[in-house]
Amino acid sequence: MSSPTIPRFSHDTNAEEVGAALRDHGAVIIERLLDTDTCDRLAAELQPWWETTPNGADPFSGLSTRRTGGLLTKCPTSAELVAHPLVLDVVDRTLWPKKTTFQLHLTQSIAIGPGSPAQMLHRDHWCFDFFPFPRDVDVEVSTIWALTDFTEESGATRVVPDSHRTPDERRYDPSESQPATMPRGSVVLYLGSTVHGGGANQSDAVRIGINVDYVLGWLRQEENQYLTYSLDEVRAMPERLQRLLGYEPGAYALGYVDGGRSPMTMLSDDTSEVGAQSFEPR
Ligand SMILES: O=C(O)CCC(=O)C(=O)O
Ligand SMILES: [Fe+2]
Repeated sequence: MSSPTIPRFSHDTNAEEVGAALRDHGAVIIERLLDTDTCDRLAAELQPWWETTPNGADPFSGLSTRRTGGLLTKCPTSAELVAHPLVLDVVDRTLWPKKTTFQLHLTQSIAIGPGSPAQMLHRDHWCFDFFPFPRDVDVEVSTIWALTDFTEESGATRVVPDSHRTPDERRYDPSESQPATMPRGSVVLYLGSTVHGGGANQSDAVRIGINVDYVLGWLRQEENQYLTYSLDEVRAMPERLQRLLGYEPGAYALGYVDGGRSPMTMLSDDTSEVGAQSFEPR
């Protein structure tokens, strides 16, 4: 039996077919969703930050890998990735069980230096203290946008297609994974349950990806969005981003301020928004 491959779409695809493939195979690639100008702008905005970002402190983070977080203020163009309509539509169709909303989990650029070994294969939803989620629950969608060409040699993210419905205890050998090869401007999406990891960089150039993850509104975010951006920085952002950061309630009475107000009321003069909808069982 031949091993499954990562489904691939071109930029003119739609959320329905991408979402279906993501749920069926645990990962999808959308090629060239960003144009060259956007990639150039992202790279130019990030350049000064890469230079001052230290390498990771442990093998999982990558001892030759620089992770720069909090991108929405450091790299304003990253807002176009975070709030990309196609990606948000796919995430909205995929995360489950969701009655209310989903939110941003983290933003970071991941620059894997030449000679860096492969990252340990893992499932991103292990961040929830290794809670064994039921197999039909999808709490997290991860995305990695390629800012350099992702080749096997340069350290393309490695993914095990169809691994998302196997039990967490099922461990995979690196030979069972395949590289998410894709040209600059493309994005790979995978579920929190999908086995994957950063590839070994055997080239002489840095491999740069922008990692943007989304999570259900009732879970804690991996990167603390409330402490990453000041209230004044959030007030200056578009409403969609404010909501994605977690300033709308994650569910009824989840994350309120002042006895029941939506945190959105702290961002503008409009104090009318209350908690999320009404408290009715599903
Ligand atoms: O850099 C990559 O390609 C993947 C990184 C990753 O999976 C992680 O850090 O959780
Ligand atoms: Fe990961």
